[in-house]
Amino acid sequence: MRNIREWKSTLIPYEQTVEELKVKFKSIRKELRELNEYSPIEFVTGRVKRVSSILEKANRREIPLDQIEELMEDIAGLRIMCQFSNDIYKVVDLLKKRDGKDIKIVYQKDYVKYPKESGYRSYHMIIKYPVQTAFGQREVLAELQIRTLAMNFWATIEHSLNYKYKANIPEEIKERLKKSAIAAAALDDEMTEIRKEVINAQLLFELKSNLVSDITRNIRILESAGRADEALAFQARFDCLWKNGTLEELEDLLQEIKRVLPRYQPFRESEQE
Ligand code: 0O2
Ligand code: 0O2
Repeated sequence: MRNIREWKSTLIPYEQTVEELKVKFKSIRKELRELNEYSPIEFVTGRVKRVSSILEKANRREIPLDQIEELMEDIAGLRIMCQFSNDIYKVVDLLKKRDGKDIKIVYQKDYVKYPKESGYRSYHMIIKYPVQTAFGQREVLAELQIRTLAMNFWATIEHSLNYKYKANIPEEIKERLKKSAIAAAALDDEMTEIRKEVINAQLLFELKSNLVSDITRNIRILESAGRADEALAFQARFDCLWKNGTLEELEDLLQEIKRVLPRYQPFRESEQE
């Protein structure tokens, strides 16, 4: 049996691992946000398993205490929370690019594509992390759980109910939890759809703004080339279109103005004198 000092010395490298990895994953978000780019990471949490939990799990899984460092993969645990399900795979790709650099991927479990019987969904990655301690380098195992906010909401409540019922959750409650996991997955899908539509609407808005400014610029060029009547006619057609016209109608108008333009010399300020 380890004494308090021995447990401390066992767990210090895990504490350091969790702290270092939290800084590293949080800085991915910080860097992307500072560059005004979308971050697939919403927030990061981490914890080192308490000694009582380590002992309980070792007992439950029949792990000899002198082998917990090799056989217990989640003494150091980190959770990376994402807004949308597809962000999970963006984070996974980011981590895979670091494989062999600052982390070593041991194995992965995709409970997002293949949910557990309980309804649990998350992407798990078990990694080895080299940590520098006062006594030299140590390589420790850590478990990364990558999930959406909805997956986290479900797992947190399901975990606390399991804890309350000491894992003997009545069948009826289990079924309701499975149904609520399906509802959480549907919420994730709906949020992804809404996001796609917002991005498309934003793109359309940008396209329309560009067309509008191209049209007004070309009407001004036409006017300054001495074709005020034609410019006025185009302006009148544009006034009817700019609010409710389709992108195609605006594009057609722009092309029409451009076809007329080359026949006239653009206005140059130097020619005014
Ligand atoms: P254990 O015995 O559950 O701690 P409690 O629910 O009161 O027993 P605690 O620590 O108060 O435990 O609750 P917390 O922090 O919400 O964690 C509950 C469980 O969530 C943990 O159980 C882990 O399964 C897990 N957990 C919490 N944070 C993280 C994290 O950042 N990464 C990972 N991988 N898991 C986390 P334990 O710690 O296994 O045992
Ligand atoms: P524990 O049991 O103390 O580790 P295995 O089935 O043996 O291949 P293992 O080792 O249990 O898999 O790992 P798994 O299934 O990948 O789960 C590891 C952690 O994922 C759990 O740690 C939980 O934090 C989380 N998890 C897995 N299944 C569920 C689930 O059905 N509900 C919730 N809420 N969390 C789950 P623990 O809790 O410390 O489990």
